[in-house]
Parts: sequence; structure tokens; C-alpha cells
Amino acid sequence: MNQTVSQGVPLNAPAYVKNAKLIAWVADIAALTQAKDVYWCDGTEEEYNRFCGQLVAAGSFKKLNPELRPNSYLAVTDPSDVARVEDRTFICSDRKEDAGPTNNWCEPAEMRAKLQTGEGALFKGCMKGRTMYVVPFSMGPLGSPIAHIGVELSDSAYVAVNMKLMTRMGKGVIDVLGADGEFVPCVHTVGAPLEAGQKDSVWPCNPTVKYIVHYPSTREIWSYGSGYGGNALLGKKCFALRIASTMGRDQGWLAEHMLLLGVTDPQGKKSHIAAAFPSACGKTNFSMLIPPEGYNGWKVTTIGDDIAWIKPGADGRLYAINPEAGYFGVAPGTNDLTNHNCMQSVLRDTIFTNVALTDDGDIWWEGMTDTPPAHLVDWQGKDWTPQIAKETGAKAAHPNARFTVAATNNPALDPEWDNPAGVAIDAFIFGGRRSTTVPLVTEARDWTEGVYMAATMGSETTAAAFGAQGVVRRDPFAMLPFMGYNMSDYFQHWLDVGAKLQKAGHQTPPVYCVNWFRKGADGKFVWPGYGENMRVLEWILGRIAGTAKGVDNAFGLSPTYEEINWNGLNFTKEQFQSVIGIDTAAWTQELKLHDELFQQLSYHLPTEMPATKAKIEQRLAA
Ligand code: SAT
Ligand code: MN
Repeated sequence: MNQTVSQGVPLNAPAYVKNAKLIAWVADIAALTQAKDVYWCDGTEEEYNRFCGQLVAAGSFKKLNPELRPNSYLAVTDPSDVARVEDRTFICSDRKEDAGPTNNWCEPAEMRAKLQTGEGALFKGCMKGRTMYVVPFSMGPLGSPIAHIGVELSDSAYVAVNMKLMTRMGKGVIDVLGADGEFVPCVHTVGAPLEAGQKDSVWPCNPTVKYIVHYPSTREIWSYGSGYGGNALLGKKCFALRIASTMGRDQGWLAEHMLLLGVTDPQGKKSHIAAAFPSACGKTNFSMLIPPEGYNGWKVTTIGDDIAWIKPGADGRLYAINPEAGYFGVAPGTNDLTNHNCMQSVLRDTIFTNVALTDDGDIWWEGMTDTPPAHLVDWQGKDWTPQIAKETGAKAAHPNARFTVAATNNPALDPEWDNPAGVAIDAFIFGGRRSTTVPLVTEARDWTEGVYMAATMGSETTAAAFGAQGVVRRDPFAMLPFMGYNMSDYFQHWLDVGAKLQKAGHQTPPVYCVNWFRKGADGKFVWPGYGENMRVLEWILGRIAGTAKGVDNAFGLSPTYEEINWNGLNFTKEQFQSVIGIDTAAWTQELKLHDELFQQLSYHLPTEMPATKAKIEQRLAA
């Protein structure tokens, strides 16, 4: 062990740590934060169990009934700390234009003064009384040429155990890092230093001050004040999307908010689909889809449920990996019908956050069963009964309640999920949550129109982020909260990736826009969704194989009623028309919103965007 002491803090580096840059950085952060001590995570089961035991002893975790939910825990958070904080998220690029109008920007030196160097800087002494965990992690298969390494320093044991499930974490990463390997430094604190003798709270966080900060040019992440999800598990949105998107821009690849699935037809032909949807719009469900009745011999397998890193291969195809190793999915609404594979995944070895506790020590959330249990303890520790819910509207689980589980628990896990070479993408899908206007499925006529569809995507906001819910906002590529640089430059990057492939004589994958969420006059979803989305997937595969023709419309090309396989589903032509139709008035309004977006993004906006819009307008008028 390396017994170096950094301003009173013993570093405790194990002998296997050879990376001088890493040790020096850990020493710097230990001195800055004045952590009580430093612990280097080795990523073993033993360590995971020990940490969970400590969290139980501290009252932060409740161990669930091992007979009902083996090796599983429930954490409940402070009510102020339940979702990503987009208004507290900053991209501190050197120039404001490089963060772009969709990001909060702050001059790097000013932010560093606030966080690290200035008088009263937030990170000074922020870990007093707490252990600083050194969490080495690999995004992507260990040692894969597509993977990248990060190290998160965090004063939260909750973060350490979640990172164990969500990433390849521990000593193996330090070994790959070697003496001079590169890593993305990620510093995280709950922002709640403990004075001597001060009792800790069960969910330490800073209820009023939060900062989620990225420095793209030095590839650093600094997170203050929150212990929740994407705010605190820094490998996920902060690294794998915001920082990685800037790496992709510089190095010619793509970091995307996409699930990855494999779909195998009855003849055994396997295709791979990458699909982008905003948070809490069903990516996990889609990636674990079970084909409905009438689809004998079809199989869908999961490669990833949230993030894809995509690189052009030597053969001119786009290869994707899932940089994560686990799922941090939305619990409410998940059940055996909507996502059977997910329910199977979380039967054991799962950390639940902000769901309700049953009297027999299991968990429950809205939508898990038709009939709720007669009594629960809700996510805020209060008694909950169906009657109380009726009277007060109290939710048993927070709408953004989550489960964390390793991918290896998923019965539908794709055999290629851990392949360091990735899988070749056959089609891209972009989807938002829109109760009107946007058709069930349309195919872009070419790469440029596909980029346009993705760029102008809108979606109704959900509980995954703080703020008003159900409001339509433009969410280009489902990346609005996760872009690490200027959104218009990102559109250009997508155009460039396609152009480069085409110039080399290769075909770009076709691009589709989907919307499972159109509602009828009764306010109910018209399309049954979930497993039935297989029907749309089959049409897409038919297009790729050349068996489905489709019909041209103003916004791409869509299926006729006859082209969809209705075997086993009662869905009338009228119903289909109401989810596939293009309403001219609604689209005239929609295109005004595209215009507003383009005005906001006018700096560096590719000319292809207004040009494509003009073509849609012409078709709409025809
Ligand atoms: O960013 S989180 O990991 O908290 C979840 C999400 O918004 O997709
Ligand atoms: Mn997500």
C-alpha cells in the first residue's frame, strides 16, 4: 500500500496502482475535499456486499426480504433529490458558442473559482467526515478499442455500489490503465460535509446547491450536491454522453442516447437496431421487447437500453457498443405485460430507489400489479393505502423511481452485448412522446432527411428531469439534456459521418421516426405499444429487405395498412389512420416550431436543415 498522506489524508493506494497521474490526482482531490480517508474500490462481490451492509447499518438501505427479493435493497432519497437537474448542468467549454444555446455555459475559470479555487469554493472541505471512494470504471468491454476509462472520486457509498452494477468497475480497470493509461477524471460529492460528532442523514445531499459541471476541453466532470442517478453516476450521462459526444466529434464517431437491440426472424436472420428516445419514453421496454402472439420464431435481444457508442468500421458499416454494463431504468409502469424481461431481471440482485415497501419486505410501484397491496410504506416513509391515494393523490413510488441491475440479470441479453467489436447497425430509429401530429412510423428518404427528422424531434417532458411535465419541447436526437457541445455542430457532425461513408461508396443505415404515443379523442393511447411495437419493427425490416414498399407522404415514407402484420391484434383501418395520418394544419403548426428551433440554433446550423424543411412544406402544400 502507498502510505502517502495528502494534507492530512492518507491515500491508501494499493500496490497494484501504478498510474502516477492517477495517484497524484487522487492526492489533489483528497487535499481539496479534506475527506476523512480514501478507499480504492476493487469491484469484488465481497466489497459490494460489504458496502451494502454498511448502507443498511447507516439506515440508507433497507435489505429486502431475501425470500421474496434475494440480494436486493431499497434506498429512498431526500425529496429534493429525485431526478436530473438540467438547470444546474453546465458545459464549460472555452467559448460560449461551443456549448451552444441549448446548454448552460459558464466561463471555465469562473466555474473553477466557484468550485475549486476561489474563497469558499464548494469542493473545499466538502468531504469532511466522509470516506472518498476511488471508483475506476470502464465504459465498454475492458480493454476494447472502443472503450474508454474513467475514475470517479465520490463520497457516496450508494454511488460506489451503483457503479459496480452499471459499469465494469474495479481492479481490472486499474490493470488496463497501467502506468500511463488515460482516464476521464470525475469528481462527485453529495455536498454535505460532516462536522465531528454530527449525525449523518440517511440520504446525504445538498438540498439547495447543485452543480453538474463538464469541461469538454480537459475532459473533466465535477458534480456537487446530488446523489441521484445521472447527477451522481458520472459514467452515464456525464461521461458516456456529454464528454463522449465531444470525443466523438473530434475523433469521427458518435455517442448517442440510444438503446441497442438485436432482432432475429424465424429464418434466423439477425438485424441490429439503434433507437433514440428521451428519458422515460420506453427505451428499456423496447430493448427487452417480447414479440406478441402470432410472431412465432421471432426474438428480440438486448445489447443496451440507454447509451450507444457508434464507430465506423473498416468495412464501411457503423458498429455500436453499449458502454454500460447495467440498467438504471424507470420502475413505475413496469410489469409482466409491459416488460416481462425487466421484471425477471429485477427479481434479485437489484437496488431499488424511491419505490414503495410492502409489509412483507418486498417492493411495489404504480402499475406493477392491477390491484395494489392493501398497505405500503411509500417512498417518503409514510403509510400508504389505496384509500389514502384516492383521497390525497399520494404516489406510493416516485414517478422517477428507478431500479439498478446488472445486464447479466436480463434473460433477453444478446450474446453480442459484451463483444468488444460491437454490432453492425442496420437501422436507426428516433422517437418522441407526442400525443398528436407525429405518425406511428415514417422512413426518411435519405440520410439528410433522417438527420432532419432526428434534429427536429419533439417530446412531452417526463419525471426524469425536474420541471413541468407533459410540455412539448424540441429534443434533438433525444440528446437535448446530454449534448456536450453546440447542437448545430452536432447536426453537422451527423451529416459529415454519413457523407464520409457515402463518399467511400458505402450505404448509410436507413433512418426511421416513430411515435408510440398518439392519443385519441378520449385521451387514451390509440397504439397498444410495448410488444406490439414488433409490428413496426417487422415493417422496418421489410423495408430493409425490400419486401415492404411504403407510401410517400409529406414527412417521409410510411406503411399502408395492408403492409403491417395484424396477426393476433384487432386494430382497425380507422385506428391505423388516426396514428399514421398527417394532419396538414397540425403540420403547418409543427413546422413553425421547427422554425423556432432553427432560429435558436442559427449559429452553424447546416443549410441542409432549412432546405429539407422547404421540401416538406412543398409536399404539404401539394
Ligand atoms: O440521467 S438518469 O440516469 O438519471 C436517467 C435518465 O434521465 O435517463
Ligand atoms: Mn437515458
